[in-house]
Amino acid sequence: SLKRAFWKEAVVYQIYPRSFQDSNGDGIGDLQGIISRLDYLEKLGIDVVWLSPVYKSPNDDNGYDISDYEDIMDEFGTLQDWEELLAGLHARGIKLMMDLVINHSSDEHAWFVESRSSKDNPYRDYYIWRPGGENGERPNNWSSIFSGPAWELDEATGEYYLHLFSRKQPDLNWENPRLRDALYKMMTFWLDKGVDGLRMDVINMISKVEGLPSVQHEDLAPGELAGGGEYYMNGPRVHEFLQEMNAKVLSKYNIMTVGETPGVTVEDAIKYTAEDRNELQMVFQFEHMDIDSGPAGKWDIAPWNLKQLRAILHKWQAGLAEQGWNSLYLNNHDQPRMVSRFGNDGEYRVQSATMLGTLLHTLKGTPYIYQGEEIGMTNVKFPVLEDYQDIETLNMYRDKVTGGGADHETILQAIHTKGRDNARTPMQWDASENAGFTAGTPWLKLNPNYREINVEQALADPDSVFYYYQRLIKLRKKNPVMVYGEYNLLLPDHEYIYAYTRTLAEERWLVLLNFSDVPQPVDLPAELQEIKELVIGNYPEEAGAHGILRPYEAGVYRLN
Ligand code: TEU
Ligand code: CA
Repeated sequence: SLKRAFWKEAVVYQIYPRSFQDSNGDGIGDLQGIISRLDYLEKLGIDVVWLSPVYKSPNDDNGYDISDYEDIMDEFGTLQDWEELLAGLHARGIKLMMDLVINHSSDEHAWFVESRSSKDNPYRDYYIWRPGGENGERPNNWSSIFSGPAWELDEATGEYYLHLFSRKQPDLNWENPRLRDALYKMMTFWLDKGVDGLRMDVINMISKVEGLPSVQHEDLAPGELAGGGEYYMNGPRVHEFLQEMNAKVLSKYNIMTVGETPGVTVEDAIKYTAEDRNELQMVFQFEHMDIDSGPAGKWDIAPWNLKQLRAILHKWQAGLAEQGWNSLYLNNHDQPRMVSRFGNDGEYRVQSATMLGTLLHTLKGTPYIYQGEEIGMTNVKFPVLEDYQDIETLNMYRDKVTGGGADHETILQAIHTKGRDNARTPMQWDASENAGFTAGTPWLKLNPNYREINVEQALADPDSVFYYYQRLIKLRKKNPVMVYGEYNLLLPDHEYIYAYTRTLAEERWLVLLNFSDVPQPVDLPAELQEIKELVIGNYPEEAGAHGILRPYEAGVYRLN
């Protein structure tokens, strides 16, 4: 909509703290490390930092398993360091968005320690416990998103608890009003400290269908596991819970909110984000992240093409044009690197990274940049499984290869293409040993290409991805058309070019993006050829507009 808001105009930069900057040589990124890089963020020009979880955690899932919501992870520093970070960001006019992981906690959280201790413990009902079946079978056939069953039998009481993610991430029971109030109190604790925004982890999974029914499917063998998402994604009470959270907490602060919501449709997203519903401001949808998955899911690699990608992005642009608001992202800490996935990380790395950056900043919505994207960091291909650290990757390998007899090479290739550690290799600051990330041994190996691709190099090269991002961000601040302008698709059937206009009152911009490594002739209606100026383009010398877009060329033109 046209109603102005800071969170519509903002550009967000995601920091994955473990991999950003180590300050004390233990090989793990930390808060003091981030503080030492604030000038860099200011130079890039971003408005908001989304900080992946920094709370106390045994790190089964790198902080997405929280054992104390109101304190900082030992490896990352102290609450005092966090206060210093917040002050340092605010001093530079940058807001801080914290990651809120409240679908589940760590099994080491005091609540779970109490909960598992006895069936009549006051915290028992903070989590989701069920007895086994007559023969001790699991309560239902759901699989965990991180492989294996979603239920774990707990010796102490002989019952099972639900964990949609790892067994060290038990799901919280949102049906319990005491639990909800405890979470709202915790949120208030952070917001009172001056936090400016919240990214809510898998927030559309907090309401499970009553009775937790098993997935029924003709071709399921007895004992076979099945996804179960239809019973916990966008569940029956999720909107009620979010409206309650909004009334009790969010509405009291001028903050930014984004829900991470795998499996949402445009219709769901409108329910989460329409302004008059008082839930969230925007959600991360995943349709474009599933584009290269085959029928067997994420690790079943399938080819993708621009037609599919554009169809999805267009559907979301059109779907949220009047109600709700889009978040725009092409990668994050769970996804492969954008340039390797949607661009070309070899010969046209810089061109395709900047072309994709142009897409990200010129669609309607709020752009999210993931650390390293702004220098065109790429996927990594570690040769052996031992180099990997990610629990999703390791569990999947165990399930498919060790347990399921799949071919090692095929799965290793899937990991190279889709594994989460692609995004988690340490930030590449310079060409020195370990890229300036750490003076010690990094917790995860670096991408060996850090000697060529790094911040120092990017800052020394006026044609780098970094300076192009800096220009895009500056442009967005000066030109409301980039934020609020109406989006209209052009050349809807073109195989390689994504073209659209953005229009706000008298102002109209044309965006042309070549998604291929060969030149593409552009055939536009006459009225769109009357170009006033090139606003930004990713080739040093102007051309494109009137005839041919060069490989991965991006051009943004002012028409009137
Ligand atoms: O991710 C949610 C989610 O659905 C993931 O399974 C994601 O789709 C997957 O990692 C893609 O491979 C969130 C966090 O972003 C992720 O880091 C956590 O591991 C997960 O929740 C559990 O908290
Ligand atoms: Ca450290």
